Amino acid sequence: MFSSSSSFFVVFSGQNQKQKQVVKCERGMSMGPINIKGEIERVNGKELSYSEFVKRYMEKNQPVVLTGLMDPHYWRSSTDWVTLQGQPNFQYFSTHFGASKVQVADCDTREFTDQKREEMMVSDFIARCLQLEEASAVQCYNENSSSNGPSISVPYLKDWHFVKEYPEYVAYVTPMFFCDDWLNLYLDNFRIHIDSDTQQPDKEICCSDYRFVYMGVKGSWTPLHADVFRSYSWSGNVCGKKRWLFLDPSQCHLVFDRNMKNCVYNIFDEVSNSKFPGFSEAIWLECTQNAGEIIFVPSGWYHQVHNLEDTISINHNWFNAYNLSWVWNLLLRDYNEAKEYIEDIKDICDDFEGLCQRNLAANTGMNFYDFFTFISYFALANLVLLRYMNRRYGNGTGSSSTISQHFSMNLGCLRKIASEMKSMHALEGNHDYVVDMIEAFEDPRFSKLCMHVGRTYIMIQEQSYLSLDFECTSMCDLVDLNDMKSYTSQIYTPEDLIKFIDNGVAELGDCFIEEQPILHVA
Ligand SMILES: O=C(O)CCC(=O)C(=O)O
Repeated sequence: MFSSSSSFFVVFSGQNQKQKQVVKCERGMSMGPINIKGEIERVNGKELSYSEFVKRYMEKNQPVVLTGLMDPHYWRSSTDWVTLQGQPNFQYFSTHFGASKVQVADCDTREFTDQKREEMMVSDFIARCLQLEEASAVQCYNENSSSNGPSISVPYLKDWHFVKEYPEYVAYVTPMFFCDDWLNLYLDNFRIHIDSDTQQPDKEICCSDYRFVYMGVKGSWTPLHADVFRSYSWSGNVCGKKRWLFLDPSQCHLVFDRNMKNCVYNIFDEVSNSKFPGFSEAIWLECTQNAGEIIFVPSGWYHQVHNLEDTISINHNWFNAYNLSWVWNLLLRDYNEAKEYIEDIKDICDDFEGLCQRNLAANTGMNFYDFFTFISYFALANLVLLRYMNRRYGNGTGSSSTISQHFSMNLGCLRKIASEMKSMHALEGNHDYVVDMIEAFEDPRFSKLCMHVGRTYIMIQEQSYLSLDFECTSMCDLVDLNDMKSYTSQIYTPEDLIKFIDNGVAELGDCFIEEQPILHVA
């Protein structure tokens, strides 16, 4: 149903196992060649166990296309949102969600490092798509009669917080591989960053989670980027087709300028060799993703995406024990950059560190305090759950022990990050900041977080026999509060957090040494 005037013509020529690709676009831009080494691995998700997914992709930080995971039984969107011809059902969107306000990118207009965006109602976005389709048909006619009509920019609906906006409408069920998602579990209960200066009710939804719907016509696209917080992401095509180009993180310096400040915007543009001297050396992986396929995008992989057909996709960003170090490393790098940027006003600034942290939050989406609160809450939640499992199942074997190992591994990862924060002297010198574990305990949002984390791991390990038991559990059942209060305390620094974790685990009788295999995080 959708069509646009900027489709791609692709010519391949093999060259020593690598392919040199020349791409031209209809609007007359000539595009430079890029080296494509190969394709992303494709695997049937139904034949993959969770632990295989962890070992082969999450731990190794490798991309994969997963088939067979978008069963229409769990993915209402794949029937409701798609016509019998396999195209986006515009009418359905206008009727049911037409009044929603969404962000729409103009794919033809660059604004800084991204495309220019505009807020509009879904019904207006749909009207634009239909207008484009009509214009495209007219243009086709005119091309035959060799006259050109006005060109219309290509709209792309992005980052629609659909789940948050329509919690009752279950459009899809997140595949199990992507459920160990600390980012969205946390955001379902807390805000990552609260800026009292700029807090507005309108911003509630836009900062509320990282679960999105994307809807774009053929020819719409997303410029080269790495994901927010250097999180993992997954993207499932409800309908349509996308072409992805990927760059391994070890090559990312090649798409930056000499100062490592500016990144190439469109890898198919003529990229200036003097501005981006490494670009022509970059070796890309590609993939064409069909309807019903899900792509796993690992941390720090730069990627550019083109909709080859009118496409609707679901997209989540997330992180957990396997990639939390990416988040911390990004924060540290961005913090150093923020600091360097205002170094010359340091002497005249009353609260230089505070300003660096405010700028970090504004640019990156969170600062050291937000991150430290986040890891402290997750440490507490994992400790509570580990104690619960120990009390309930002892040193059991089988699934209950696998779940306990997962909690232990999480604690090992959190401890490791806290040690890195400590060695970087992060949060040092601020005596006002405190994470109060007792307050957290008494906060109903925290007990919800614990229940969700517990239920998630039980589901991941397919321990359905535990889940009923767990469903009925309140915070008081989960943990003996008096018992916990005996060692909970106020956490001021990463060192306090390390001690807190060590004490909590020591009480369980485990020997909590970093080298222990159970605590190993890749
Ligand atoms: O599907 C797209 O256009 C872009 C998805 C993507 O790259 C992302 O969310 O990081």
